[in-house]
Amino acid sequence: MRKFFVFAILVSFVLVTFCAPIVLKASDVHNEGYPTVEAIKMMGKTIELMTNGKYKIEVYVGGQLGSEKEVIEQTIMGAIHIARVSVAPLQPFYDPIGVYAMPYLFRDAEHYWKVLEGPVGEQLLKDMEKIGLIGLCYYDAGARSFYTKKPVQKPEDLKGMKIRVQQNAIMIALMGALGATGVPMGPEEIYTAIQTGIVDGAENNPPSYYEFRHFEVAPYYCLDGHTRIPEIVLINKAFWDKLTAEEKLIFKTAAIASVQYERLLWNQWEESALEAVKKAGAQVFVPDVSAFQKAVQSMYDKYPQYKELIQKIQATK
Ligand code: BDP
Repeated sequence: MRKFFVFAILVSFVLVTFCAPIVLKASDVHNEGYPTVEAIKMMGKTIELMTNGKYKIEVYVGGQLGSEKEVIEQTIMGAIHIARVSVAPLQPFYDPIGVYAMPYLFRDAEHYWKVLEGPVGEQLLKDMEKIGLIGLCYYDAGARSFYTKKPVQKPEDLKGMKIRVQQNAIMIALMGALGATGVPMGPEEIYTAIQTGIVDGAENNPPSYYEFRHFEVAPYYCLDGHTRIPEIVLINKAFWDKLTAEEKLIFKTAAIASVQYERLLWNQWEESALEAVKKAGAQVFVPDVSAFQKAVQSMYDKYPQYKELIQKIQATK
């Protein structure tokens, strides 16, 4: 009888060890409830279900695992398995993806999604392999606009201002083209930087402006929509290469399903975030966008390396 018990315990130990899920670390700078976070969690649940619990995705929110630049580095090295980041901080790692930071590149949201899901978007996702990553999918991040301590209503108002930007050379140049100074830093530093006057403002989409509570320190929001920089979901390539063909399909399918979910949440958040910041006292201004477009036109001569990609993007119907 005793032998039987020892045997049973050993068997269950082996079973538990065998069935213990492989835990994958995923990172996002946003918090619970934000569209990208909820979408990654949904992707994780789908993967867990479809692999019968073999993989479990743990999402570390609020930038717990570091700034996006650090998270990209760690995902390349394999210390983090999955990174949900903006494509902007990928530019120092792979310059062609910097094209997404070109101002007024997309005609509208529909054009943006046509490009992301068309040959240009697919190729740039695939190119992530060159830096040790697999690009699983893009998420919506809407359009970015300026928010500042003093009102900005036309491009000239930005002259001399220090504006926080993502870690991306094109964004710094874009601020320069507007007569402002681009100051790169991680999103976690922005609130205090604005509050203490290190910068005069920043730029982001309405959901981030609201979620990071930046409207409290920079209450003037000018909806110029200068860029549409997508979010991206990346996975470490060495890990990916070890997956079976079936598992790869499951991961990819789960990612694609999560895109639909993120976009649904995104649309709700875009609207509700603007309402919420207005309610909280932010002044939302709709400027003459063509003045901003004109002011940044020189950016297109400054980056000849993107010419071909830009032509393809513009030709996308
Ligand atoms: C938000 C993106 C987030 C970026 C942040 C930023 O969702 O990934 O880190 O902007 O400006 O829109 O740093």
